[in-house]
Amino acid sequence: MKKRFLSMLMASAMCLSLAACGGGANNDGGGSAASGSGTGGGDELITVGFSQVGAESDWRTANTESMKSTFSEENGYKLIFDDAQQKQENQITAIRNFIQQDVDYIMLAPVTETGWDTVLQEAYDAGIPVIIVDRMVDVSDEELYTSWIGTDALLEGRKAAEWLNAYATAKGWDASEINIAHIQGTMGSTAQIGRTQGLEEGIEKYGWNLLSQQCGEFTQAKGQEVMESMLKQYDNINVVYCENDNEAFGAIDAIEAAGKKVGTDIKNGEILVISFDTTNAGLTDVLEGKIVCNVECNPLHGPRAEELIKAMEAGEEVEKLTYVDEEIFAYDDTVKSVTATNSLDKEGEYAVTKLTQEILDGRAY
Ligand code: GZL
Ligand code: ZN
Repeated sequence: MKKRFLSMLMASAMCLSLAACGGGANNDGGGSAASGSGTGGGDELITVGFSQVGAESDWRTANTESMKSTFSEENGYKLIFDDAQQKQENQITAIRNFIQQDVDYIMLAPVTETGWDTVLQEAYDAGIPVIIVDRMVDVSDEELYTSWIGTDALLEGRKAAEWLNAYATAKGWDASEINIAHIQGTMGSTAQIGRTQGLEEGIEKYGWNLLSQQCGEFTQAKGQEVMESMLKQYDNINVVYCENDNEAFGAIDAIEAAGKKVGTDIKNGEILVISFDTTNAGLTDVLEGKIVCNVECNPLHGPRAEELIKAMEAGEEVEKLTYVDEEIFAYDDTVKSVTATNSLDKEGEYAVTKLTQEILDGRAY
């Protein structure tokens, strides 16, 4: 324990000193880095290693695009990008490569929450600050990462469950008539943990029937496969809770291929599809009434991550956690707003936006 404490003390002292002289273990102490980020401060690029989950969904593509366009050469960065194809061992290998290359900063979008202590300790001991983006890591020592930027998946799940309760109540449907098929995201990811908890709390609170719960891995193909098997097992599904848009696209294809209808009214045999991510394709389905409610999860982490790096380059303290605000979109205005509690146990009122074409056209992703 003592050894580790000492090495951490050393590393943090190093971190502080590095931050003071411009971050990054490979900084040669040149004036340019110390005078803030690569933009404007001379010609030295800030090297950032980014370990991305994969390319499993439209949301992930938008997230990658945001990071790549922010950490560009003209903005003063050399970005080393790695796509892990949703495998943690690939992310661990990428982080070790970044350490070998002595990058100034490491950014990690972790596929799942656990299993990061060892490799983050290696980055810490090398004096390389780590920024976690999107999903959270569950580590024994919070000092192993400098900062996290992401979205509140538990709040997202709670928003969706409260929307379903308000919608069913407004329609006069009894909770016992609600028969849910639940297609989960990558098991053990923050998004899956939070969105699943939000739904399960709703089932507990309102008495809905959970018919089936299976993992759709956040992909369209798996979402379709899982929906097909659920439709073979149950003929009374009237709500499908998809933990991201790509699962919803697959589920909708499976439902229509089975000769059933997605829509807004269980009383005329339609199946309500609830989803997350509010991607352009997902919101297009909302406009068409194929997805009845879509809870936003904002993928545009690039600018926020850059703000953190600029602050660290300037030797400033940075927030440990930065949550981004997110909206709720629905096909109609049956539900005007919902009340839900976030991950920091703070209750809030969240407006529900009836989606229009111009709102969709005006969105950044
Ligand atoms: C959410 C993010 C999830 C998206 C999916 O924060 O981690 O991963 O909801 C993506 O589309 O696969
Ligand atoms: Zn999210």
